[in-house]
Amino acid sequence: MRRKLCTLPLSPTLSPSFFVPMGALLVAAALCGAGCGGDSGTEVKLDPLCAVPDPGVLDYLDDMEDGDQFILAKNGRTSIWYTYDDMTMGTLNPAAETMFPMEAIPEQRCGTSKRAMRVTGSGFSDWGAGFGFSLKVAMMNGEYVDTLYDATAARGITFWARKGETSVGSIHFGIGDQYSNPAGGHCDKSVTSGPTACYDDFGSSLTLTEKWQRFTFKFGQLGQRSFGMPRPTLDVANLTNVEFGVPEAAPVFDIWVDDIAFFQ
Ligand SMILES: [Ca+2]
Ligand SMILES: [Ca+2]
Repeated sequence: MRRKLCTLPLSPTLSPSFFVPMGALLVAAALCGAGCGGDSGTEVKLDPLCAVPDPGVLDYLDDMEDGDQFILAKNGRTSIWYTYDDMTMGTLNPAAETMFPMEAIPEQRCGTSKRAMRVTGSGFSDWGAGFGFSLKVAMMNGEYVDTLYDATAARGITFWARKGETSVGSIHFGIGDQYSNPAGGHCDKSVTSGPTACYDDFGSSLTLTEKWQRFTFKFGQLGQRSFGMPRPTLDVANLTNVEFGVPEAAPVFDIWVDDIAFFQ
């Protein structure tokens, strides 16, 4: 399924067990090929990349530090992180349409960040899998649906990302607007390509490494992949969602995203 919010509760009335980080020890063991070195917990080595300055005044969409699935409720935004896949014979963790916590980062990122969004999986053979969040949702006919969000106060978006040791490194980042997201009512989600097709959002390919990197894009730097409804620019006044897509035939993926923010 492409993605769906309808079955997920949006009020933060989750059971305490929801907030318990899962598999933190396994994650720590798996990541110690990624530069941990030495005994765990003895020293936090700051990567030089941590000194990359902010591209402007940040308006955080989410820092994941509260551990829950909800993005930060700031400046009219209200939504949750989701995952999705092409429903072929792959595995996806967290699975689509489930509630999940943010992942604990072994040894923290840049000495301050303790949690991030993490998605792992493998084996999808159609168009792949991914994860992301809507910017603003509303209840309509018993379902949560994407509504349009005006981000014209911002100049662009910035976030940190890395991959796990065995993961594919090339993924797609994109921002949906009223023309690429079916919620806008302009594109046709029943076709997969052509001038009316949905999901050809404005974005960029990312090349992830095992080290955390900061990615920063002014909205005007993002482009389409030219398979769907063509548009001259991202409609920043009518955004819908932010997504990270893993291509099909990615044998294994293990993607981390942290501290995602608009910048002004
Ligand atoms: Ca949260
Ligand atoms: Ca964080």
